[in-house]
Amino acid sequence: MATAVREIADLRITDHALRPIAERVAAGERLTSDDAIALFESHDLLGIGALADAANRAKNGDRVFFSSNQHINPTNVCVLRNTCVFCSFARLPKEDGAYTRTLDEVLAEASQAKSSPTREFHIVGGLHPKLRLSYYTDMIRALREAYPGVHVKALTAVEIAHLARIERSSVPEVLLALKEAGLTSMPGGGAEVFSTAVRATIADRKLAGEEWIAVHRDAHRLGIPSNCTMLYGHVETARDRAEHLAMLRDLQDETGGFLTYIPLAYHPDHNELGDQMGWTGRETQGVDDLKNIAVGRLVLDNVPHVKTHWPMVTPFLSQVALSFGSDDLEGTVVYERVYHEAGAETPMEMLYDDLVRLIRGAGKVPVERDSLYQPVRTFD
Ligand code: V47
Repeated sequence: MATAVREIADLRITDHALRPIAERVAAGERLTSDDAIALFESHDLLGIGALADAANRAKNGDRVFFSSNQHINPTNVCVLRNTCVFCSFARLPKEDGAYTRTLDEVLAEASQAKSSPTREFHIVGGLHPKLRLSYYTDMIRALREAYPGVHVKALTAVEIAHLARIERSSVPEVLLALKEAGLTSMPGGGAEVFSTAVRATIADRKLAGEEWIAVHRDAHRLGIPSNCTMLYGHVETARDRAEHLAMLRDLQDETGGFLTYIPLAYHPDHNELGDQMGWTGRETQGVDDLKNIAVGRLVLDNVPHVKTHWPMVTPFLSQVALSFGSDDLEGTVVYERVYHEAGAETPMEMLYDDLVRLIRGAGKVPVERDSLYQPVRTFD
């Protein structure tokens, strides 16, 4: 990789501030938080993208992963409805549009994927004040019984800590019960930005950054791998982003349990934060979306994959992201609610063959994966 990166530095990098960073990437050295800030603040998108592309190729070659999956949101009722001001999905129990699915309704929704057999259920929802742990363990067991071999990636760290409180139990006990019911891995949501000041503004009363990290540490120790995320494009600074990435990288050094990093683009419609700031209709822009993918790839040198969540940044930009350090296009998704409630205008679902076409159109080699990134289908 060193030669490729030095060539990039000579031919593609126009911002001189990035040259020492390119040298560190070429030498296989770890980037510092100041490097991350310089990358976030630089306008040399093509230079940053070329560096990230080299870092990704060294790990994943030309392969691009995707999954035949289905997102299920069993409830949107959430006790943090009034304090997570960036969220358009949550409702109070008696608010218009509040819902909580029965197990039969969840099973009915789970059977709706048409374009390919589902290999992963991605299950997240609100912090319901009354739903017990058994609601989730019954759901996971029933899905695993109805769909043998399916992976269940379920419940964010925030939901798991909430269940531990409701059950007057500990986080490891809740995790063990979920694992025993058939949980395969945990999604990366709820991380937002770890900075205390940012959290006080956008997600007051939500699990603190250190607590989010502690739940993932417990999961990794119990043999439950997980994903990690960062919500960008609201009130955070470049330093906040850099410190967030450093905390994720530190945990990964300790446990090795993160599978993929997913930068999540904030959508400002139909939520208090967007309303207060007058941001309606002003979602993140392509340059910042690509930069977040690329900087994530460069800084998180110990995380195997970087995923682009196409419902947030559009399928076409996600295709371009495959040359900016991303090696994963999420999946078929089927029902995306969290971002569509917030104004995302992308489709709800991507057909399996369209995902394959998108990857091939980027000159890459599609690999259908399971939740643990084991290949389940390759294409000649
Ligand atoms: O934590 C909420 C975000 C996350 C908004 O692990 C919003 O594979 C933008 O974590 N605008 C949940 N984002 C989704 C999530 C996720 C998605 C895809 C794959 C994986 C994975 C995880 O959605 C929340 C929050 O960061 N979110 N509201 C909004 N208005």
